[in-house]
Amino acid sequence: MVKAVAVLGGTEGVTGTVYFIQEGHGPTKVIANISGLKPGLHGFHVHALGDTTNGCMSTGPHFNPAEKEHGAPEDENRHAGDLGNVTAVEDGTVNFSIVDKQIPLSGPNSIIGRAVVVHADPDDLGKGKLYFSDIHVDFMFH
Ligand SMILES: [Cu+2]
Ligand SMILES: [Zn+2]
Repeated sequence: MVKAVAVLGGTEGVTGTVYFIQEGHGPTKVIANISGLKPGLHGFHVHALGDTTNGCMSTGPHFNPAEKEHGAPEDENRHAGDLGNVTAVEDGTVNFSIVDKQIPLSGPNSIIGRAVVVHADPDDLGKGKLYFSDIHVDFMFH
């Protein structure tokens, strides 16, 4: 079993942790506990680069080793890093989990060393305009 954690930091008082757990070559379970977000939907992605020195900007595009298009987690045609949205409830907290096959923790397409980004705005899952706000929060795996 491989486990990784991303500690969310950054701006706007948003904090949280995102755990990734993979058993053998099985799917990866993602468990996110976040607080300090505006209630509602927030785009949630793995970006290609673990460089968070310039916020979202330096983390590059969505992790996309198969060179596909942006989509929803359940779509066939999606970036590997497309994990959709997390929902913050009234008090600004998120308790989210997803199981996904495209974000392994080992091998050539490993997400270790990349960044997980929680966006200020919703991800429309590729059905219209995607916002890349620079108000957010992300962090490297370590
Ligand atoms: Cu993103
Ligand atoms: Zn994407």
